[in-house]
Amino acid sequence: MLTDTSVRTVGARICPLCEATCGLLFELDGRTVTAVKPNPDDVFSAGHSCAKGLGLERLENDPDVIRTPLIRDGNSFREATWDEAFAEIDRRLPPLIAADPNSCAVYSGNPAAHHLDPSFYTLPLIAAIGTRNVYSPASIDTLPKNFANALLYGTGLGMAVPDIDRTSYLLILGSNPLVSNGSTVTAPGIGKRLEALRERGGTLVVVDPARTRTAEVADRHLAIRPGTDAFLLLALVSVIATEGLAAPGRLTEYVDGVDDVLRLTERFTPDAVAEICGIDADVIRQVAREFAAADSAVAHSRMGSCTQEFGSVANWMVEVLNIITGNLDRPGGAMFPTPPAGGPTTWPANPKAPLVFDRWRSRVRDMPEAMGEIPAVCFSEEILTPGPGQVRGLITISGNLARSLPNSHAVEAALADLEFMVCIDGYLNETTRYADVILPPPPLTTRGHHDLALTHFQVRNVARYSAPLLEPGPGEMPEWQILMRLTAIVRGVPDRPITELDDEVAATATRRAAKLAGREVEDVLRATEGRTGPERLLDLRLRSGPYGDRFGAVPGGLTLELLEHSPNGIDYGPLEPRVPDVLRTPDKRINLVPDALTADLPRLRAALEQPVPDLVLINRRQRRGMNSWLHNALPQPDAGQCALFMNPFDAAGRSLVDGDTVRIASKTSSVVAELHITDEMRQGVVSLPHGWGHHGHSLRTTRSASAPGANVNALVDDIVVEPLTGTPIFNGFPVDVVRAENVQS
Ligand SMILES: Nc1nc2c(c(=O)[nH]1)N[C@H]1C(S)=C(S)[C@@H](COP(=O)(O)OP(=O)(O)OC[C@H]3O[C@@H](n4cnc5c(=O)[nH]c(N)nc54)[C@H](O)[C@@H]3O)O[C@H]1N2
Ligand SMILES: Nc1nc2c(c(=O)[nH]1)N[C@H]1C(S)=C(S)[C@@H](COP(=O)(O)OP(=O)(O)OC[C@H]3O[C@@H](n4cnc5c(=O)[nH]c(N)nc54)[C@H](O)[C@@H]3O)O[C@H]1N2
Ligand code: SF4
Ligand SMILES: [Mo]
Repeated sequence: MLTDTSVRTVGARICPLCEATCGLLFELDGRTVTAVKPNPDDVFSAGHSCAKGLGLERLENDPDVIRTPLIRDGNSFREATWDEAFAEIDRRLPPLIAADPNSCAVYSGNPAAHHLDPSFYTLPLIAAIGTRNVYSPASIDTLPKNFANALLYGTGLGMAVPDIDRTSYLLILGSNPLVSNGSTVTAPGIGKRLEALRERGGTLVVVDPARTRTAEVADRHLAIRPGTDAFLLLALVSVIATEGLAAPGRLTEYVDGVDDVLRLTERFTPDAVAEICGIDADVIRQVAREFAAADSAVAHSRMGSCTQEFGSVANWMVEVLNIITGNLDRPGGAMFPTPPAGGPTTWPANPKAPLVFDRWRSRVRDMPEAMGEIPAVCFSEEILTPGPGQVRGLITISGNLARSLPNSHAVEAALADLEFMVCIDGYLNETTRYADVILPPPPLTTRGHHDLALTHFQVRNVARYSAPLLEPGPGEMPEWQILMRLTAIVRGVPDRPITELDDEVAATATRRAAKLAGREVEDVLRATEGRTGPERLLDLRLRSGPYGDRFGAVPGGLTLELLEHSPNGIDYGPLEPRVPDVLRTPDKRINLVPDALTADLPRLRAALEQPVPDLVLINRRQRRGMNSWLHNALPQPDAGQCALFMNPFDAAGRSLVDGDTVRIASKTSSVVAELHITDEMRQGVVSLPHGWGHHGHSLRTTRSASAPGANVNALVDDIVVEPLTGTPIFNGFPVDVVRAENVQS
């Protein structure tokens, strides 16, 4: 770490923005970040980066970023000291929790999954509160995939990822990695990896209602009707069944229900689904045959396949397709990474909770819990519906619920209705403006980084850690200490030294690590002596993990110290087969026909008979955005990027012309946007980007408020959801579009 802050220096850091986890170089002049560049020596990203990563320099220097705690003062905020802010929280939060722990909700947002501090210190806070009202973007993002994976492999995080560097045939459904840089597949420079696939004679097939950048470079683009991936996948499996192409290979030994799953696709032949999917039956047959015949093939599904009407069945069928063609757990197929800090796929199964689904239900709608959380679609009703257990207080950790959750009007009404709200966030935005206290995280340069979650999705086994480049400056508080301070308040010991609380957290982690590593607690304590905070917890995980030194028992094994001396990371090589060890199902087998999923098939059969809506809306991501933020720190290319994209036929049918201002109306609300006519969209489908709508009172986001864009989540319903998991239907819900006569959004 730098002590002399008057010098120019360069330090390696992993980008915390998206799942690609690129290695970057931060150039500093004293405490100021002067430039961010790609790190050519990073063992994984090898010089790859994008405009967002390089834009971290602007983020670090954004004058709108909150640097001091803020306390509500009438309709605005006043700057406060940390002590004042915590005193205010201590005055107002504990009485709420004492009355009913469930009355205090916690939302842990997307960036929390990318940072070490919240990854380690949010759970102790939730445990101290004792609330079941825990929310995160998982239930508006990946949940159908987690659900299907948990049923098949025994853990929601135990996902097999496409072995993109070795596959011969990659079938992508509902993902646009050339813009998003990939999701549940951590592959920095994914564009180059897709190019390499094609250069070695492989095939890329993209299933997407829009001709995205990724679809543009594909060998084949299937412009599917939104929400119908489950039908397409059932049909692909049905072809494999009827043409005798099933060949699970070495997996046969571990898989149950192959014949059953093939049989239940009988009704979903290519001819039966062609109309609902909007894809020619011959094309479906062709893709099924190619997939089965390829040396290695892998189907990979993400966002567009999850946040839709039949997301769980679609994601189940992706696994079935990979398994019955023998492509699970083999090079070039779908493989399980080995995360260096360990995780559910390396730890012993928890016999008490083999499936962390539906252990309790939400109060108002009786929605099943998933992985310790209540589906986020329940958020506003839990606040707005009176009765025992009603949510009255909220802590947000890096979340912008007012723009990320469906039905924003209800979400904002709920936020306004709360009795007390604390936000840990660096912006005064559409959500934090409702807070009573805002606590700002410190600059990136002061934080250590390791991706505990995303290493579960790496396409290569690598271990990397970025050490803090600077000590926290005056007035800056590490995020883990903010979380510990809140924990102390909730536990009724507001003045207890953080070091003592941290020792308690570490004591539990130490016992666990000792058990995993087969060592005595005393040996572990001795080996990690001198470390505190997230670094101590990370060291415990790494050393008891799959490559760990087991606290000295395996010389040369992985330790945090080793990573501190390897700023470009350590490469542990390509992914390796892990079945059956990786399975966490109670019988250590894969059941291809779980009841919880087959139960949804009647709904699919019924849908085959129903008329399809004229026009449905889907979402898109943008290269310079990160969900609802970064629009302020990074210059955005142009206002037109927030336009509604519509196919020329649909526009002509509505007498609309390019550049028109249109009103888009759904069941929940309406928004206004500029119209962009493009044949990138298939007929009957329009798209808007998500994360915009930077308007309303009290914002301190100068740049984004001057070009606010339309808020697509005003249009998304929070009531009609995918029934198995409660995931909202961001993609494929009916809308009407008309020329806006009177433009007052
Ligand atoms: N630049 C940038 N990068 C990001 C983000 C960002 O906001 N901006 N967000 C990050 C986050 S949090 C995530 S989760 C990932 C998501 O990353 P991805 O999973 O790649 O998701 P998207 O880029 O939203 O692409 C989803 C695609 O699904 C398509 N689609 C819509 N409906 C359907 C359908 O019914 N079927 C099929 N087959 N396709 C459909 C859409 O047209 C779209 O192209 O991206 C991450 N990376
Ligand atoms: N309609 C529609 N809605 C969607 C999606 C979609 O495709 N369509 N995508 C969904 C998906 S995949 C996701 S993941 C969610 C994301 O939704 P959220 O979980 O709400 O996350 P973001 O929108 O990324 O907002 C991040 C917030 O964290 C703050 N922040 C950034 N870095 C830090 C930090 O280090 N510490 C702290 N304390 N705060 C920080 C930012 O200022 C911002 O307020 O949105 C979902 N919503
Ligand atoms: S691709 Fe993702 S991880 Fe890489 S620099 Fe861009 S935002 Fe950061
Ligand atoms: Mo996400």
